[in-house]
Amino acid sequence: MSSAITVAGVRVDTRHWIGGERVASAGTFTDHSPIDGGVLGEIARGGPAEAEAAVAAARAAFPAWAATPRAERARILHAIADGVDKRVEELAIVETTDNGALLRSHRHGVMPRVAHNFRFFADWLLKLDHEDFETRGHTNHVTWDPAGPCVLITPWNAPLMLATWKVAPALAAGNTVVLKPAEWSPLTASLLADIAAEAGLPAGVLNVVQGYGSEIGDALTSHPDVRRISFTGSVPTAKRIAASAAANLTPLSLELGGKSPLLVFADADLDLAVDLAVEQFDNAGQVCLAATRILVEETVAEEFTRRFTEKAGTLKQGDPRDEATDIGPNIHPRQLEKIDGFVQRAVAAGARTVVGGHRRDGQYYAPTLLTDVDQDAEIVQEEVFGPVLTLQTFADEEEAVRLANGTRFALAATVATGDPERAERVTGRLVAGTVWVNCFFVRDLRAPFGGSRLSGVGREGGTWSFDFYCDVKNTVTAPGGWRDH
Ligand code: TXE
Repeated sequence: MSSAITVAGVRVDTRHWIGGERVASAGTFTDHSPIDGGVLGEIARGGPAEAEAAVAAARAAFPAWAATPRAERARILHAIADGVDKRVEELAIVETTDNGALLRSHRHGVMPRVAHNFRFFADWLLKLDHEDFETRGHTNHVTWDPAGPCVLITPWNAPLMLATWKVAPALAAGNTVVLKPAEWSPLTASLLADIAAEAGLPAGVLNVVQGYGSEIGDALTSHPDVRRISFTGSVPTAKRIAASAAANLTPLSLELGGKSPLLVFADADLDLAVDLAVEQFDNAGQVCLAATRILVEETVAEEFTRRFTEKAGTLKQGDPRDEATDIGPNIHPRQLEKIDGFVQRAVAAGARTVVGGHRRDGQYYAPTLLTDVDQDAEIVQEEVFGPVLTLQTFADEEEAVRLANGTRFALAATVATGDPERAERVTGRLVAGTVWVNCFFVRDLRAPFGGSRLSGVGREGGTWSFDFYCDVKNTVTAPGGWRDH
C-alpha cells in the first residue's frame, strides 16, 4: 500500500499514527467519497496488533504527559488550535470530500469550532479548581488526577468535530489517547495527528488507529491498560463496547443519538417554527441532536404544513462543495438503503408522504416529511439518521409532553412557543439532556451535553468532561498538617 493519498490537493497519510511514528498494516480498506462514490484511497486496516501497539504507546507516554505542568499542556493545546486554524481550508475540503457534509459549514462553522475545542479545554484546565473546605478542622482538597490511556471511538457524521470534543479534554486533563475514527470518514483524524505533532505534542500522547470496529474495536475496549472509553455512535455498538469494557469495569461515556421532538404550539411564531423544522435537514439529517419528530398543535397543523412544504421546496440539494447547496449526500450506500427502508416501511404501514419520500441520483435522499404516523410506529420510534421527519399533531400541552417523552431516546428537545409560562412548564417536564426554546443547535462548551435512556450515559463539556477523564480525588489532611499521629 502507498503511505499517502492526495485528496482535493491535500496530502493525507493513510497509515496509523502510533508512538509518534507512521505505521502500516498488512491489510487496507477502501475509503470512498459520498459526493460521487469515487475511491479516495486505501487506508491502513488495523486489528488487535495495532490496538495493542497503540495502547502500549499511550501507556508509555502517560507518566511524562501526566506530570507535565498544566500551563505547558495548555500551551501545546493552544498550539494545536493554531495549527487547525492555519489548515482550516485543507481540513474543510478533506472532511467534505470524505463525509459529504457542506463545505461552507466545515469552513465557517465546524473547523473553527475544532480549534475552539482545544482552546476551550486548555483554558478550562488552567482554572479548574475546587475550593478547599474544612471538616472539624481537617482540610479537604479536591484534585483532578489524569486517569491514564483513553480510547476514543468516533462516528462519521461530524468526524473531526466529535473526535476533538473528546481528544481535547482528555489531553488537557493529562491523559494519553488512542483515537479510532469511523471507517467511512477516517481522513481528518490523520491530519490531526500531523497537526498535533507539529504543535509539539510528545510522541505517544495522541495515537490514531484506523480500521473496522469489528476488527480493532474489542482489542481496544477490553484492554486492561485503558482507563476510559468515550464513544459516540449507535446503540448496538455501544452495547457491544459496554460488554467488552465490563471485563475491566472501564468507565464509559456514551453518546448515542436520538429521536428528538420539536414541539410547535399554536401560540408560536409559525415562520420561526418552520425554520427550526427545516433546519433538521442539516447534514442530510445525519445529526444526533436532530429534532426529527415534529409535534404540532392541531389548530395550526395545516398552516404549518403548508409553510413547511413551501420552505422545503426552496432547499437546494447537490454537491456539498457548492456554497449554494443546502443538503448534500448521505454518507454511504448502506446508509441510504437504511433510510429508504425506513421510509418505504412507514409508507407501507399507512404513512402519508407530504414532501420527498424517495432517493435521488447518486447518494442523495430527497428531504422528506411523513405524516399520519402512530406514536408506536417504527418511523417515530427509531433513529433514521437521514433527511426524514415525521409530523404528528396534539390537542393540548398534556398530549404534547406525552408524545415528546414517548420514545426510548432522550437527547434533546426543541419547543416553539410565544408564551414564556408555557415554555417554563413544558421544558420542566421534558426528558432530554438539552432543551432549546425558540432556537436550535446553540451550543456552548461550558454546558453539559449528552442524553439519558438509549441516548447515552454521562455528559461532555466543561467540568463534566474533566470529571469523566480524571480520577477525582479528595485529600483530607488532619488538623495541624503534617505532624505524626
Ligand atoms: O455506527 P457505529 P454506524 C447511529 C445512526 C446510524 C447508526 C449506524 O442511527 O444510522 O448509528 O451507524 C466503531 N467496538 N449513529 O454503523 O457502528 C466504528 O468503527 C468498537 C448515531 O456507522 O456505532 C465507528 O468508529 N468500536 C451517531 C464507531 O464505532 C466499534 C453517529 C461508530 O460506528 C465497534 C453515528 C466495536 N465492536 C451513527 N463496532 C451519533 N450519536 O451521532 C463499530 N465501532
